Amino acid sequence: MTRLSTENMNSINQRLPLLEEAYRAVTGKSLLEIAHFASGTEYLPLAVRQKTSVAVVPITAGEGLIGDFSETVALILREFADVQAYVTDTTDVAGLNEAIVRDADLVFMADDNVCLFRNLRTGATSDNGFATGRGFAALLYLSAQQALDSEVLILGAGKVGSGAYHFFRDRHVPIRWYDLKESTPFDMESALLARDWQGQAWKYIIDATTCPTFIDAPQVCAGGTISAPGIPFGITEAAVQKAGLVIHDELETGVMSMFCEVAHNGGL
Ligand code: 2YJ
Repeated sequence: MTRLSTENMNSINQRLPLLEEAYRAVTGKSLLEIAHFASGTEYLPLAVRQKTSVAVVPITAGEGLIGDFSETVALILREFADVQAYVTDTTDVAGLNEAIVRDADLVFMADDNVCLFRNLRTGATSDNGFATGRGFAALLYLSAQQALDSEVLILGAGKVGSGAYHFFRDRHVPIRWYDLKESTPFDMESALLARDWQGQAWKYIIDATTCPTFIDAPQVCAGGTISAPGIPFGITEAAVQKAGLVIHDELETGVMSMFCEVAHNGGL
């Protein structure tokens, strides 16, 4: 699993308004609407969101804090979801306790392996991996006006790939997938393994891997779409030039998809 960096946080902070515009240009929707679409949840009215408090708890375990990580997550939630998001003064278990004492509606926290969002009212929980996969699948699906005319290749069969797989399977979109392990702990087996994926060009690709620059121009149809939650970015410059659309962000789509998964159904 790739660890995000403070440099990632700096670029996210600078591009937030631009990202909203870029995603709206290709989907016709705001990031909040995209995230609701990804999670299949109803749009929360602004008045409800403005009353919702979200505690982001910094976690020092494992490799420790990433500079500006918690602040950036809180900023994303304030900017795109209009909630009252704040970083707790304390970390780890003390931080979780602080969130409870301050009566937060939702809590977000991440260590090196798990990144989760929990609704303290309803108990609803979202895992970043699955939510991110659904979010990037929704971005690809919406950018094609919900009418994909070719199968989707999902590269990487971890949580992110599995989230994308289930999003497309639920919409009866034909799927092929590949993972270096040629296996998956998740139920993706009803779709065909594309062992020879490098031997052809694909119109729709989800890069849910942690491999750097391995998808090259011959694997992409001219004008095709690549939706790339994977970190680091896995697409060569030649492939980017050949594709019609490349969608990528490190944190925003995942955090917003998680938020929409847990903050729904009158639980707030
Ligand atoms: O609180 C902090 O500042 C850190 N403990 C944040 C750690 C963030 N975690 C990562 O970047 C992980 N490598 C990935 C989390 C799961 C993403 N699917």
